[in-house]
Amino acid sequence: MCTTCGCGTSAGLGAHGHSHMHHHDHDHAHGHDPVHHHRHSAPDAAAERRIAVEEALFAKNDRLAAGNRARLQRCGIAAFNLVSSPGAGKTSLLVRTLEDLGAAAPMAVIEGDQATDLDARRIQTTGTPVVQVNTGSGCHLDAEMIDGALDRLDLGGPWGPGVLFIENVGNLVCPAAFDLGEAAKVVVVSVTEGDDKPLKYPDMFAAAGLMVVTKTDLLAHVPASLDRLIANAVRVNPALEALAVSVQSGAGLAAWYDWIDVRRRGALPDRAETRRAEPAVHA
Ligand SMILES: Nc1nc2c(ncn2[C@@H]2O[C@H](COP(=O)(O)OP(=O)(O)OP(=O)(O)O)[C@@H](O)[C@H]2O)c(=O)[nH]1
Ligand SMILES: [Mg+2]
Repeated sequence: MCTTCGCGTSAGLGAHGHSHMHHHDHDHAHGHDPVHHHRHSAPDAAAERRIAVEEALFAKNDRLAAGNRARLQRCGIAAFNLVSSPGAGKTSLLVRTLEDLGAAAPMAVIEGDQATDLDARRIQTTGTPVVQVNTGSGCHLDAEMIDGALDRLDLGGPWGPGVLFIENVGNLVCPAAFDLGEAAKVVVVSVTEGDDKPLKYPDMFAAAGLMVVTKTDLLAHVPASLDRLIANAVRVNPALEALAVSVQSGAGLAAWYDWIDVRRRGALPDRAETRRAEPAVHA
């Protein structure tokens, strides 16, 4: 995760998104050599200071994420944090989803990328409100960035209450460590990546509530097995739900839309009121 890859959190980023934190100061504790496991000597003062800074940054992120979550709940917005390796198909899935569901429910998107607004432009073609966040050298979105993006979206405006999709930076490692205040992380994995990915990148699959397997139209052309992919993911996270879709053919999308709709209805403010009232009734 980021504390070891050194990409930094927003607190470590300058005005232009460049990290002023430590840069890739790997100290060979990452199991590169399967036989000779290196052992650290006792942490020096600098390392202890770094650990303290990292703990403070994560504590700050969690605090801001809790604020985002409360704000979204108040507005009746179900927020989903889409995470995947680069090119798995997040934007394609979102564009198709917004085209198919945009009229049925108010929706908005926060687009996270290191550079460019290419994905935001693709979302814009659907007429959906979208805010671009560029992370510069950072490889993940954090709660502070989402707090700022929510300010730029008109939460009480014509599109809420409804659904907010957050497309994270393409990266199957670091975004797992950052709560943004979402209702659920949705890990998107394409069949072209191979069915071993949940085992190799377990943190992301452990953090997700739903796995969407994409590009199933290509299954005939790649050695990956859909059953093995799902079995590997469930081994890492027994509570993980799984869906298989092809944006190309439309196969499986109805189940994805149902998954969204159940959570959208659950987030509506009147339901939220009911939930909040419950503890008082039983007290
Ligand atoms: N065959 C096939 N191709 C797909 C499908 N979904 C996406 N693609 C293709 O996969 C490529 C990457 O898709 P994107 O939607 O840009 O992926 P992404 O996850 O948003 O990429 P980043 O934002 O860069 O991480 C594009 O060429 C898409 O056309 C699918 O269901 N089937
Ligand atoms: Mg994208």
